[in-house]
Amino acid sequence: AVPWFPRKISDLDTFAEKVLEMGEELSSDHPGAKDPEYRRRRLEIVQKAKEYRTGQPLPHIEYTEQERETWRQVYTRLREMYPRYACREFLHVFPLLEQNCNYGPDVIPQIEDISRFLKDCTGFTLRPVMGLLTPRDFLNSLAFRVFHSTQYIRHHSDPYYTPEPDCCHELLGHVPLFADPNFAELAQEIGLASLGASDADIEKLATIFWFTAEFGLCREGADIRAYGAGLLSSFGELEYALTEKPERRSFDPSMTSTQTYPITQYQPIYFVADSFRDATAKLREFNTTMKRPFQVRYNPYTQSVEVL
Ligand code: H2B
Ligand code: FE
Repeated sequence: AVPWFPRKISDLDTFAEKVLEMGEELSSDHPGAKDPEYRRRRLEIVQKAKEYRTGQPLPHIEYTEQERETWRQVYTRLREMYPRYACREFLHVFPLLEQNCNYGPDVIPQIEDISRFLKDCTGFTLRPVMGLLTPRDFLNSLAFRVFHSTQYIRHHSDPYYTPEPDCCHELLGHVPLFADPNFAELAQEIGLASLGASDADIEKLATIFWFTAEFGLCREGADIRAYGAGLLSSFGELEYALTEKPERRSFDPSMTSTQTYPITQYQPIYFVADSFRDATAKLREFNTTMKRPFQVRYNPYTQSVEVL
């Protein structure tokens, strides 16, 4: 039987209360686990994500002084590294986010402003989420050009560490690339392939997502730059990834999709794309090798998936 998948954009509402881990509860090794005030605050923010439904205004969060201080530290440290390490598409978009979406060291941008901006650029929109979704649900939403974004921030005791996605990771790491048309197409292509896919194929697509959107590198002439969000939101790994220490291989979906990887330490292997267009073309070809008894097409006019 074909696994259930969302057919229209409002079907994504069914994911809202279905979060894998660290939704309302924190794992014991989370730096905020023993801070009752942090937990209370996080619960307040994720409650809004739990209640959000398609078509409503995105939750506005009034961030505290302490939260903004954490953001300021992360933002300042990463912002100065980007010119040397980030890919050209990221560097093109970042100043536009500063001009249009209040990106800067002093305030944490609101996802409502960002979502409106992304929609203008590529049709991508954001929706709030309580925490980690299953890989299937998370990837399925990309078929609709929807990205799930957390709104809470990491614990102030350790501004440069988070065991889970937080607003620094989403807004600094992921958001800029979703404004790039070619990256948006790559992300949606992964999403479309995930609709109704077998569990084995979901695992392959999640691995491809990991080595592209999270930890991808790309060639720029003789240079190599970062475009993965896990790199662009971590100053330590961003620098490491471009040293001689890790291994770098060319992005090739059939190899990349079966590569194992650690999740709690720096990556020993990175995959390098020639360009987003080239990666998308390779992914399309790879997708034809997946067995799924139907094809899908996204209809942007009705924001729904047509099954062919
Ligand atoms: N859920 C959320 N909320 N954000 C993510 O970045 C995310 C996720 N990544 N679920 C997914 C899993 C990713 O690691 C892949 C597809 O497994
Ligand atoms: Fe991520």
